[in-house]
This record gives sequence, C-alpha cells and structure tokens, in this order.
Amino acid sequence: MHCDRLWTDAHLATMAGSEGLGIVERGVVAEDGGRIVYAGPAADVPSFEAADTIACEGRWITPGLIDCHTHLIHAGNRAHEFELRLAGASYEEIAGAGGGIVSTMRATRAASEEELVASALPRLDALIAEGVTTIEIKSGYGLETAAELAMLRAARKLGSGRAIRISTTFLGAHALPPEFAGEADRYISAVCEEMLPGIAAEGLADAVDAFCEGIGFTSAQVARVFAAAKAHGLPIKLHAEQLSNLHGAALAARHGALSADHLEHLDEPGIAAMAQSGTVATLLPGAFYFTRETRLPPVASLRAAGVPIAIATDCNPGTSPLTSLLLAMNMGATLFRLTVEECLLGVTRNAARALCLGHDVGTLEAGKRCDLAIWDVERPAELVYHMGFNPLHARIWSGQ
Ligand code: DI6
Ligand code: FE
Repeated sequence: MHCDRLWTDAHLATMAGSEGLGIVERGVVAEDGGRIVYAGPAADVPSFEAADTIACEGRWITPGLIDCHTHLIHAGNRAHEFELRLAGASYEEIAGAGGGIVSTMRATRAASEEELVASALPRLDALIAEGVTTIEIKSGYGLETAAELAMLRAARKLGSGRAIRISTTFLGAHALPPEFAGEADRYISAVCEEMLPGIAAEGLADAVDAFCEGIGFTSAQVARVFAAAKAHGLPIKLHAEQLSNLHGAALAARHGALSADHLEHLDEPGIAAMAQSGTVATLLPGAFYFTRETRLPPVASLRAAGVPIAIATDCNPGTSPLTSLLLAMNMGATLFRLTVEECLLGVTRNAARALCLGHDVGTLEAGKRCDLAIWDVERPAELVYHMGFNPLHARIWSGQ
C-alpha cells in the first residue's frame, strides 16, 4: 500500500479508545494526502510503500495540540491594569471604572485589520512552537459591527499565513460598549439582528459565545443570543460561572452548547445538565491564576458525572496573558488537581470536541488529519510536569 509518509520507532499517545491516553509503545503513524491512514503498533502495521520514512528514535508522538479558547486577536495590552491590581484594585473595580474589556475595545477599534493580524502573530507563533495545530479565536473586543467583522477577518487571515487550523467564534456579547450604557437589551438586539447576520453571511464565525456574568450579560440576554445563533445554524458556547453563579452552564447545556468555559462557581444542577447534554467543561487555569481566584472549579464532581474536560489558555490581555498551552496543562494539574491524563486529553480529544472538530482532529486515528506533535520526552507526564520548558521536537500539520 502506498503512503506519503511514515513515522517509525515512536511511542504513541493516540488519545483514542476508552483507556486513558491510548498508549502504543513501539508504534507507527502512516499518512497519505494529509490524513492518518494508520496509527498503531509497529507489529501490526500493513506493509506500506512510503515516499518518505522518518525514524523517531523512541520519541513520543501525540496529536497536535488544540487551544480551544483564546482571545488571541486584540490590540494593545493591559500591563497598567496589572499594576493597579498589584496595588489592590479588583478586576471588577477596574472594569467598573471604564477599564477592563472596554479599554481593549478602544485599542482594537483603533487598529486596522492588518495591525490586528500583525500583533497576534507573535502570540500565535508562541503556541505553534509548542505543537499547537488547531486554535480557536474569539471576537469580542470590537463590540460594533465593523470592528467585530475586522477581528474575525483578522482571525481567518492569521490562518492563511501559518500552518494552523483556526476556528473562529463570534463573541459580540462580551461586554457592553459605552455607547449602549444602561441599555444592555438594546445592545443584545444589535448583536442578534445587526452583527450576527452579517458575520454568518460571510461565514466568518464557526460558533457563537457570550459572557454570562454580573459584569457581562444576564442569562435572559444570553438566551436571546443563543436563539439567534441557532437561527443561523451556528453552534454555541458560553463563558459561565467565572466570577459568580448565574446558572449559565445549565442554560448553555439546555441549548446543546459545545462547551461551557471557566466554571469556578458551577453548581451540581449545572454539572448534571452538562453531563446530560455532553457539553465540554473548558477549564482556564491561566485566568484563575492571573486573577488570583481562590474558588476552584468543581473538578471532582465534573469527573464523577463524566463531563468531558478541556483545558485552554484563554489568551487575553485582561485575565490571562498566557501563550503557553503546556503551562496551562501544568496549572491545570497543580492548581485544579487534574491528572496527567485529564490534562493531555483536555488539549487534544476533548478540546477538539469543544470546537465541534472531533471527527477531524484530536486523536491519532485513521481518517483524522495528520496533525502530530513529536516530543523529546521519556513519558507523557513530562508534557505536564515542566514549567516554561518546551520539549517539542517536531510539529506536523496536515502531513507537512
Ligand atoms: N472572561 C475572561 O476571562 C475574559 N473574557 C471573559 O469573558 C477577560 C477579557 C478581558 O478582561 O479582556
Ligand atoms: Fe475567555
């Protein structure tokens, strides 16, 4: 049988099957036309005529990593607010005084599409250097039609300049722009009736998200956004239960959300609803760390209920200026007590599911895209264990 490329003499963490990481000691991956045609034991490999064979010298291969929640596109930074927080101000206080998301909104509206692309590239490259092959990027710092469109177009453009798959999410309901002060319902009408139709018509969003929070939007407002997303055939996700419990996760689950994200204040009915709908719990330890949150997401209950868990960077200028998915895994283990298996499944198989890409990426299985990360490690736990050290040996995207 012909194949384009064969990786031999490797250990595989396939993330497939029901057993842990789906480990294959002494495995082989075969690729043809950008897709995996075999990933399994060397002993069972069909005889391939490979155009190219790469001996991995005992290294580990995992699926390319997936960062399933980022705000990678934004202008400027909030180092000054960081200093204010170090001096004692709270995130909510800063937001209430016109800083926070709205300060990034001002910078983002003032930037051109090209400037948005250029400022996001170094962040994207940092993630790519760690073996990330799929990334989600949200809008939500434009908060008006033209600027939201510019963010999503910039996100799509980023993908044409680098070997990476980009999934875009429309987050118009991220914060209330100042021109709608005191009129959140009217802003939600603009999100649903003006912004979303244009974005959907241009195919600029793969999903729709909202910020369900005291400083964001109520669950009734979020429900209107979900209804509009559904009318345009777009899947939904939600920032829920980060700073308070507005029962957003249960609402999202009732609407069949792909994921509910953050979840520090999630309660038992929310967990049960997520378990029933198969909604992924995306945990964001970078935001927990950076805001010095002390309330832990209910990991043991999520685990007991069988809710799939993903981990992401939440890369954003306000609460998680993090461009390392490896460090996010370390934080997930150290701060949230996730196991090594949970961390690794959380940036591969479950992250793919949170993006509705489970059929295409996230595991090493025949039929999936050949996105690989090849690591200089002796065991998969090293990928979670190191802090600020990158053991990536090679990264393959769609077979290249
Ligand atoms: N939750 C977050 O952690 C970010 N957005 C959100 O809805 C914060 C965004 C920011 O502060 O710029
Ligand atoms: Fe976020």
